[in-house]
Amino acid sequence: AFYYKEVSRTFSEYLLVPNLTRKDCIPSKVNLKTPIVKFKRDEQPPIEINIPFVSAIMQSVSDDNLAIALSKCGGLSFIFGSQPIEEQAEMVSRVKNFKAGFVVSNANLSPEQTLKDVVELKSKLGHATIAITEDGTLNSKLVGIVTSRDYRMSRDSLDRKIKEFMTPFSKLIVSSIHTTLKEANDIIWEHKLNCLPIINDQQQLVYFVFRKDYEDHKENPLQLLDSEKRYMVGAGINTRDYKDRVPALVKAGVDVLCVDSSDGFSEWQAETIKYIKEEYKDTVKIGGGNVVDKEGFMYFVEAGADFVKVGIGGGSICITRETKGIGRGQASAVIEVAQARDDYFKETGIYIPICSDGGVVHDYHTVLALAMGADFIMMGRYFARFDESPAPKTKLGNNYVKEYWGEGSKRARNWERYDLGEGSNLKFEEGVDSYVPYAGKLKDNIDVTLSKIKSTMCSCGAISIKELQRVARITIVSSTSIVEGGAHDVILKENNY
Ligand code: MZP
Repeated sequence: AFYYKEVSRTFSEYLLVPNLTRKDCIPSKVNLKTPIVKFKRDEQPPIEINIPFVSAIMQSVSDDNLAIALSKCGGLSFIFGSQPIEEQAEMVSRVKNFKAGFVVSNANLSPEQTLKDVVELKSKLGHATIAITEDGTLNSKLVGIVTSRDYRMSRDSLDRKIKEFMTPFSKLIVSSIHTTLKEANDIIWEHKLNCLPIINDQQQLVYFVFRKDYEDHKENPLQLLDSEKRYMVGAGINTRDYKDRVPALVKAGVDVLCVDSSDGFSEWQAETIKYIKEEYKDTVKIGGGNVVDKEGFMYFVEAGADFVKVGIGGGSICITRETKGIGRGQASAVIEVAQARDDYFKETGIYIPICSDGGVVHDYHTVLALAMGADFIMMGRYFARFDESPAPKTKLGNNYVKEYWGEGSKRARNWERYDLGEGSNLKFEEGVDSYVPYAGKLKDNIDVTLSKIKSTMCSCGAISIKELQRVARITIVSSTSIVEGGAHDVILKENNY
């Protein structure tokens, strides 16, 4: 057997030592943009994300709802693959076809004309949104919205007209000035509208504010269709049904794929990636994993992977290390694979991003992962806690929690992820079913995490991820100094944390 000289370490065993913080090194200047797929030296990466977070390929984490919320914040979700092909493709297509709600409003147009425009929009978009003013004419003071998706409250005077014009639409929402903030928020979330509710001092909805660029287009709102941006989304696949699954996902508009496996250093993965690259050349981007060393990384590079995912056994719901005795401390794995990526880049001029997957417990772990060389970070537990995750919310004692289960648990039954070529069932579990504390809205939490990351990066003297990787100074901490890092030798008051 080969024995590693170094201990296998994880993020909590390291700290960042601050560098000089220059005056120009302030959180608002920190740029977290990062590549997620292969590119050549001096070329623009074909896919970048604005924040280095992706959500895990898990039933309890990444559906279309979370994907839209995360993409809005600049990250990306990989829709879980442990579901029928058509259902996964449908989720991808819902993200891709989700259009920011926008206002069709022009002072010179009659409601009739506007509704005609909406019909035209509907034929182009598959759905449409219009704004109706209080007196039924159109001007800039909006009091409600109508979309083609569902029927909510109606204002009698408009209802008849709308129904007449909307016969081609299966459903309608009409929200009125009497809508409360909560109802407005429900409408926004339920119907995935990209707008903000504005309320008056009686807490009633006054109007919705739509896209920022609406003002530039209000004379001709149809123009917004040339400039419409689509949200990005990824999807997980397996090494069994990829010949059927990939065409469906590609047709649905997926931006990037990832072969999902707990231990990806296998001939099945190489075969899958090579097949996809032969079929689709470079039009389909695909990553693979998970690996924990240079050999695994190079195997994926040779297979043609666009990125490589790193980590075995570090996930919060993962018991692979206990059941199979395989894995590696997440920090050690990232450090070695990042070195292999850099060496390969130096030799060939080809940069293959790596993703650190699993094991993030504290926000600062994400900075450590980036400083150690990760280009982006996949998280499951972190996202499972939010409103937008598909997992049920429930009350445990006095606290709200969300359910969070591993893909290797009996509940998920994702045998393909753990498949070693022999069967179509899980012989033993590699993951648990659990609860995580409910944490509210994704955006609110991401904003806090990002401000911590930016602040840490400024302490390290870095305003980009690449700069952080260049200048970061990282130290191993002793177990006694970990104790020193928390509150200690004081009597904590209640509710301190
Ligand atoms: P975490 O963010 O919850 O710590 O880890 C999420 C990661 O754990 C996933 O991206 C995936 O790689 C891994 N995972 C998912 N299910 C299991 C399991 O059941 C698992 N063992 O290890």
